[in-house]
Amino acid sequence: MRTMWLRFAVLAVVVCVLVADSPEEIKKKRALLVKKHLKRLKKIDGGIKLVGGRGEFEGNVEILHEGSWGAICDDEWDVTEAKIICRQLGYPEKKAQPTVNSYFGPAKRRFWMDNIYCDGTEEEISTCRFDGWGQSDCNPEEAAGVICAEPEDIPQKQETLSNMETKYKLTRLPSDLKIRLKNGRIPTEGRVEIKNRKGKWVTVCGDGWSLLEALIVCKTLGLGYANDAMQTDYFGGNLTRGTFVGVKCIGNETDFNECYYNQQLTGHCKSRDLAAVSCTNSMPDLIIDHMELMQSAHLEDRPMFFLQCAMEENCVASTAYEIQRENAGWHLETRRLLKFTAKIFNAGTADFRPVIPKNLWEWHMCHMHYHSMEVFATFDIFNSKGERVAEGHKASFCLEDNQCLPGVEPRFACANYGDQGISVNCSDIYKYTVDCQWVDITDLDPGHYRMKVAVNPEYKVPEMTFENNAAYCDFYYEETFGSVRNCVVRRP
Ligand SMILES: *[C@@H]1O[C@H](CO)[C@@H](O)[C@H](O)[C@H]1NC(C)=O
Ligand SMILES: *[C@@H]1O[C@H](CO)[C@@H](O)[C@H](O)[C@H]1NC(C)=O
Ligand SMILES: *[C@@H]1O[C@H](CO)[C@@H](O)[C@H](O)[C@H]1NC(C)=O
Ligand SMILES: [Ca+2]
Repeated sequence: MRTMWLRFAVLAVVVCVLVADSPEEIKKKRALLVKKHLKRLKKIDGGIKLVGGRGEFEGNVEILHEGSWGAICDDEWDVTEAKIICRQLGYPEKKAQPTVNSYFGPAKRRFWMDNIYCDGTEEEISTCRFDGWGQSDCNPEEAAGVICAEPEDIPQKQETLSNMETKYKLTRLPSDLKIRLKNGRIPTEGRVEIKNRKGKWVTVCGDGWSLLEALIVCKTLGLGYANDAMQTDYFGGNLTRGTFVGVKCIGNETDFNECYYNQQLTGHCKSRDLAAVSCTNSMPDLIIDHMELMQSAHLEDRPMFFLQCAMEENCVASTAYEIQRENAGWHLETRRLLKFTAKIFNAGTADFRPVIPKNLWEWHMCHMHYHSMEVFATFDIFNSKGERVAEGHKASFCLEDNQCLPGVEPRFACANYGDQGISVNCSDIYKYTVDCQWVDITDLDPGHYRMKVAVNPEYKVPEMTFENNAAYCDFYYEETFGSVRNCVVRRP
């Protein structure tokens, strides 16, 4: 049921501590490295991702092999290969375009594949012919990439219902809508069914079904909040000619009948899976503290010498890697960082817990901490045209109770492999002093920008509401001074 969570990879940040190693210490570290290695082997070999693009739909291709990500060299890279990559990532291959010469920035990792020949029938790029893992004479300027779609083809998370309605031809669900849950093991779970105009109970297609829709279903039925949004055949039910397709909610509706669906596609569900939910009364609710964000934000110029851990975790802009590669005195160069404190409060009725069991947490050597879950905060800066001009690393978190309301005992702590989580009425605080708690704005000209800081930005982890998960602020940047002001809290 919780497999959705596991798809997330994780990063958590504590402090980068430098210690002189005793033999014990070295042994311990080695054991931990082995552990990390073993953990990584559990990831799927041959998996791919796109990096450096404007979104997940484009970028240089990276492939996972033997637990580490590597680039692909652009020799012999053409549209046949691009189509396979796009198909493998679930995009239509029609618009696939290959890119060469590190179109999306120089390769940051070793080259895993070179001289790839595919005949076009392969399901995965790793099954095409190539020179052999790691066999390559390519330099970082030769990374192969793809564009699988244009941004306008990709549904924007922030769009309003009215433009969703025109773009996807969505129709409002009937105002006298009746819904029910069917075939659950307990009354608070099951597949979702809607009574259609002919009075027949029909199923809902699982394609695109997310926590946003599930949350409104639970709310409408008076069953609290969505614990899980499932696309499954586990709860039985059949796809019929009446099956609702493309059901979409914004997440702030008070009743499911305020949501939309795609009337034209009725009965045409691509997958065989149906929409199902599991509801619960107690639920965490993360809130981003925008006051703390405004008060703590400031600029700092930091020599790259002190950013080596951060560079390993990709916490600086890509130009830093160019400087590191091309300039022998790179460690004396400085980066300008917009630093701020992210304080995340759990105002819900249940603890917020990582879902990955402790034995699968990943040890991060450089920062000397465990990554317990791919939680996710995003830090973005946009120019006046709304284009993203700088971004923070999807910060890694080590969940703990740093500060609690009076009378609440902190229970979660990251140190010494402790239990991770955020208790109700406690805050997890990533102070601006923490490594990677910043946006690298070295490449920005002074001016007026917008800044967005969001927790759980993709709505992947269940909460009571997502309407308080992001702070949207003004960022004023002068030559030597920066300030973050006028934050409002909204959905990511
Ligand atoms: C689904 O279809 C099967 C086979 O046609 C049928 O036996 C079953 O009763 C159907 N289930 C529902 C819930 O309509
Ligand atoms: C939900 O969000 C939309 C778009 O942001 C807004 O127009 C609408 O008023 C909100 N609805 C409620 C009930 O808050
Ligand atoms: C959390 O704080 C709220 C408001 O102060 C209070 O009503 C609630 O009972 C507290 N919950 C817990 C579990 O401490
Ligand atoms: Ca929330």
